Amino acid sequence: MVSINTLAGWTMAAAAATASMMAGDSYVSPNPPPPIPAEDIMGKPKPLDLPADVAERLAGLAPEKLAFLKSGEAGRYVDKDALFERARTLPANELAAYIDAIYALYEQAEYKAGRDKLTIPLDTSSPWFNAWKLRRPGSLDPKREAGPMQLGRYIGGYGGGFSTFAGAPVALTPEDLVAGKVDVAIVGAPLDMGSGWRNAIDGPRALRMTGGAGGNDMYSMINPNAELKIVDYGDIAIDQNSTERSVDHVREVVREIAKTGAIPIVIGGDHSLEYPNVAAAADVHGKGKIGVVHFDSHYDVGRNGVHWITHGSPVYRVLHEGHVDPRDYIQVGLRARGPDLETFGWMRNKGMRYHTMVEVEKYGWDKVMAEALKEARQNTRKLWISFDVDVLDPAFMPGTGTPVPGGLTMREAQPIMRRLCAENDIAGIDIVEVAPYLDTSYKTALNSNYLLNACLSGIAMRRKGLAPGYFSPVSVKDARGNS
Ligand SMILES: [Mn+2]
Repeated sequence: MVSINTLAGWTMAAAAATASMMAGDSYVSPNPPPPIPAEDIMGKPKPLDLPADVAERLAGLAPEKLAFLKSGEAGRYVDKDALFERARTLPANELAAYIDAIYALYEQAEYKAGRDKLTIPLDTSSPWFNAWKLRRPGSLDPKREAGPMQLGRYIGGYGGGFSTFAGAPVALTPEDLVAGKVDVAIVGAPLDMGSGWRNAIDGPRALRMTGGAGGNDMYSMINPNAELKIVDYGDIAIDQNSTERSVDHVREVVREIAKTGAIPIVIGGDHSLEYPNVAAAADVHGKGKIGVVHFDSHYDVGRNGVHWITHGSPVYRVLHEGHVDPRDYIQVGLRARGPDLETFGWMRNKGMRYHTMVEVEKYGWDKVMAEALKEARQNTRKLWISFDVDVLDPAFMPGTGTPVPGGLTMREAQPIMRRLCAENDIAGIDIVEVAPYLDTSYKTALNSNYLLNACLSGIAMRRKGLAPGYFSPVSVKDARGNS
């Protein structure tokens, strides 16, 4: 085994986490992993040494341009060998124009006060400035008793009436949640400004229209609709021109659900939502008291973006603001092209744990799932599950904005969702990046609903005190005595 703890910049915790994963494995890598830079130099250019003949040709440059070349900043725009080649061969006037062009890019790429907008202005003269998120007071409606309202018209079957998440009754206010002693409030958040190929705006609508979320789970023979008080809490208002404005209101609504003691399940919408969701859970349960298990093909730790929150940066935002201790953050299913070596380094140095599809390829899903479940259980705090459906293979989830081949199967995703929900004190869940109309079939919505059902069943199993990994004895062969 490679002794990774000797590498500069890697913490002992990260090394121990890797060592525990690799325990029992006899594979010895011929090469140690490349060293990872310390955080304070991450993303910064490395100073460039100019060869003597190149330095001589550039000696006549203005001092700020020479300093720029030596700083290594030019490396963002031009390869150093190409730069040296031009310096050696171009006539002096062409060389000067070449350097000027690179320098001009550098000057224009960064923010400059006075030239660039520091803030995105809103029209404060609008009489509707806050109307999009203003709630209708109950006094405008006919008087009713607080509590969940059943929208099904019939007693049997699927109820008729109106489509709701998991066929559940609806609730509109926190008072409804309290009066109904609601266990789980499923709420839609149709926000999709950061979702690659868009359409996550229709995620909540599609999950309501498609079956699979409610009813009996054969694995546990538990019907969460019968065991838990579940409601559809409607959709959260979104300003469809601003993720930044929308996330504050999402945080308010998720917080109001969690405050009643109900578990919020947020149906997105894009993954920007993880930030207000987890922040809201931290508002209620305490900063640093929430662990996260994050399913995704992408790492979502975007650190140097221009926008304050996008679907590529919720993890960074959550950790940077201290809502979650990075050591309580567990990722499963990563396989997209990012992160680069520096970002992997940043994640490891913070103590984050991740289980890539590379790990699944090397050790098999059962072993990786067991490791992730163990890590989640060891975390004694409450758990948020953030489930980006693109963690699944596009064969199962074609309707998502940024699909990546080589992902989980439903047979892999369902048991880990059921078990996570059964084995942990769930603070909340989000299921995000469902973009149903990018899918020519209905399987993206169907599969998402079955994952929601696995979770609801898991929450019900925990309430009933069933053991981790429990399967109903009536659903397996050995219970019939003929195994
Ligand atoms: Mn994501």
